[in-house]
Amino acid sequence: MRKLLIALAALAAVAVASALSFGSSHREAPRILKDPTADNTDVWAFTAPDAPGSLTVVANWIPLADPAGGPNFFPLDENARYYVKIDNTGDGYEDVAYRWDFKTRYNNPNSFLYAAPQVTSVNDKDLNLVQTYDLYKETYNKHRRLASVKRIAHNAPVVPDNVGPKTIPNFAQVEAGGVTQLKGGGKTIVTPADDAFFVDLGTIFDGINIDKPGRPNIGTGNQGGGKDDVAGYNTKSFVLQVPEREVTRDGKSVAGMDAKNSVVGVWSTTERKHGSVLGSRASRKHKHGKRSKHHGWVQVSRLGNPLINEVIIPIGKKDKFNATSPADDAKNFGKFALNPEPARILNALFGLGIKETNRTDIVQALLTGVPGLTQIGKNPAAADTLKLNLGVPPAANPNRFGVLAGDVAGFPNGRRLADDVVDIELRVIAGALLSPPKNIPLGDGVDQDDRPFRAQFPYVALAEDGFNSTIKRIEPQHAPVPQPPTP
Ligand SMILES: [Ca+2]
Ligand SMILES: [Ca+2]
Ligand SMILES: [Ca+2]
Repeated sequence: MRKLLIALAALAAVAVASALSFGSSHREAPRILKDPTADNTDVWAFTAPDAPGSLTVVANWIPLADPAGGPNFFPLDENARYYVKIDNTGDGYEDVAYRWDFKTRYNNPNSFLYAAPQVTSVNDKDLNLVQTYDLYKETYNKHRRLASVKRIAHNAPVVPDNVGPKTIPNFAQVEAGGVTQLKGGGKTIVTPADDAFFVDLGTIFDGINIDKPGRPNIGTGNQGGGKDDVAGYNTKSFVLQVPEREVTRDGKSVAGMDAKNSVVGVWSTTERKHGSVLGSRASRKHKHGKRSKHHGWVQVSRLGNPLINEVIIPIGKKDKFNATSPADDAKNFGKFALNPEPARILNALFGLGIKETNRTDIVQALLTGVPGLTQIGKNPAAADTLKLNLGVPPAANPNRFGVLAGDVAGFPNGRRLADDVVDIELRVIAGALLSPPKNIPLGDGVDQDDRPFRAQFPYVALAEDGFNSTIKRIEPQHAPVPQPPTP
């Protein structure tokens, strides 16, 4: 009997480990984990305190980029299309889409170096690998057909990877040269940046090892003491800031949080050319996925709310999730949100008595939107888009728990960089939004990013450099776990 119990506990631990094996969406599905250049890892959408009247989106691609990963570092793929999409009608289908198309060239194909000392600007001739992009704004009509395509940036420079101080003595100065103004207003940048996501992965991978000496209760009690396993890694951040009128349903600015045009749903996708998709079945997936409006392009990755494709969608459906549209989420995946597996797993592990079925509270918070705050229109689709009410002013004192703490300017009303979405979603799954609420202080013990975010565009923390990479030298924030003596 004891053996059986141990076996069951081990099974449950494995189950929760795989269910919670996130990044927010880093390497989350079988197919996309083999294609990191197309893998979108996180999306944030918020009203920046220094840019009222604008939508600000941060969308990251390329997970766990080691700053020292030369000589080629982490270029984006000229054979992929990178999108930020916006639904302003509530059907889960894009009305506006921003598309980055990249070009790559080498200034000196005879050198192995990514760049020669010294690079002092984003257009410096000492850069060997040079990437540029065109940014397009697409609009769609009510029949979901492409209505217009406008090029709003041309040959804009991608900020180079942060090789080290000998090659790039002043990375911030080089990065600043990558800020590109857009036709129609607003600006964008594509830059390496510290990964803004923060999470204790090691504990979760180790079968939710929350009772380690020196690390008590980090799983259920959120007493701090977690270690940020994404710390030290970079990613590619696409930051976009556009006037509200560019994305609202009526093409006007938002007068207030109750205005009919106030809420937009945001997500990111990657498309690859039909036939170039990794995994031979990928092209066939297309037939039950969203049919690309651009002949020959297939969606291979998508991301709206954090952790949906990690903890809500089961492994057998993750590739399908990446290939389909938010408009079809209710039909394809609704039951997984209504009866979330993490609730069952947390109950099995900790006996928390969490409600396991008919979780309309989760569907509302993340998919249909909170009425009066993040619901789009009267009868919205249950769609995994990150819904932001542009009429809510930025909080004077932001709380990392966002709406759960009464700070309605934070997740799940959009998502700010500092919002602790791991803790928030664990607590929502536990029942924080049920009535009456079930408040269990779940958390991973990591409360903030390892590097400071910036108050101005592009907001994300500056990229780590390869020479000073801290990945192998991070001081643990907790006492080391004693190892059993080797016999
Ligand atoms: Ca729409
Ligand atoms: Ca970080
Ligand atoms: Ca946390």
